[in-house]
Amino acid sequence: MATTITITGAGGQIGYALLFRIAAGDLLGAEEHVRLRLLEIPQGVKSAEGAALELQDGAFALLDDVEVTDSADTAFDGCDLALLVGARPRGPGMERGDLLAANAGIFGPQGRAIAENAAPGVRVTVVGNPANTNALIAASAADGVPAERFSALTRLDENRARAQLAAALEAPVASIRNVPIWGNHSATQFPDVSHATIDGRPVRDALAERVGDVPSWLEDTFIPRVAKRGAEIIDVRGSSSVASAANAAIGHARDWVRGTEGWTSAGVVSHGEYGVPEGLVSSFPVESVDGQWRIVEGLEIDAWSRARIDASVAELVAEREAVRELL
Ligand code: NAX
Repeated sequence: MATTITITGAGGQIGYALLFRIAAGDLLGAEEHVRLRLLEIPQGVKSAEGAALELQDGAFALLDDVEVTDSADTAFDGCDLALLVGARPRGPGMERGDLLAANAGIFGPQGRAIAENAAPGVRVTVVGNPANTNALIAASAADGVPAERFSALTRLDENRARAQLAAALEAPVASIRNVPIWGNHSATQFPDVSHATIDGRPVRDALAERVGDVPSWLEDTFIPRVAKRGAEIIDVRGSSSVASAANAAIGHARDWVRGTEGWTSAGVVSHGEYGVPEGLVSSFPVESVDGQWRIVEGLEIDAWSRARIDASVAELVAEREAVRELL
């Protein structure tokens, strides 16, 4: 049996970077056949159809079928995994509240279409920004689907954080583990090195040998570099992150289905863990066990970290307030 994967915004940039890797088996492995459902708005259908032609030309052994549609009901019919990438970008003069409301108009109906059409065990990864609150909106609209089946992508932030530590320590990125992102996928996010290790040794100790004053380096160099990396990419590349975002989305969805060794980061619904208000979709350190995200509990949080987590969570609370009527 093939797995049905629905990708929204499939005619866009991240969609294009995702499709071929999924068809090549990077998400589900080299044994699992996939069926792709590509959802676009009418203006984006041609672009998605072009990608579908190229998928055909890829002659991927694992790809059973591709369908392009502008109907959410069709796109989510029998969906096992959804990657919600298509979103409304901020237009000129648009306030944050307008942006949140415009996206609620996308993610609410998509949540309902998922509830009505998707397979019972559906898992939904939200990539489109503002990702945390879009996930909250979709989950709230998906009657009968547990909120735990929705999560928001903060893996790109985590990958950026691990890569920055690897560069500072002149070490392979794979040697660095346990660098969770807390809070919102936004400039307020908190990339946390308190529990991070390099080859099993605390990263903070290794940093002290390299950068001297670790708290200043974290505050003035590391955190801003990670939090503003998206803007840096736009500056240098002239366009936003695409392949790295697709890579992160595949890593997130793959780990969700296939499990993790150690921690990663994901925006998941809070049940009050670490004082994050219940119901918010906030990024936490998570593990994936038996196909479900589990928040890593019992970590010690010092006052400096607490203040940063609280600031990002306060932003999520404000976002939820801005869309409360639509939930
Ligand atoms: P593009 O503008 O290239 O593509 C978006 C596509 O979505 C377009 O083809 C558009 O027609 C389609 N779309 C819009 N509304 C839709 C709807 N209601 N249903 C179906 N399709 C719809 O943007 P791209 O560079 O692909 O980025 C997509 C989203 O990812 C953006 O919201 C972006 O901000 C977000 N990102 C999130 C990241 C994360 O870590 N969570 C990182 C990368 C990226 O910035």
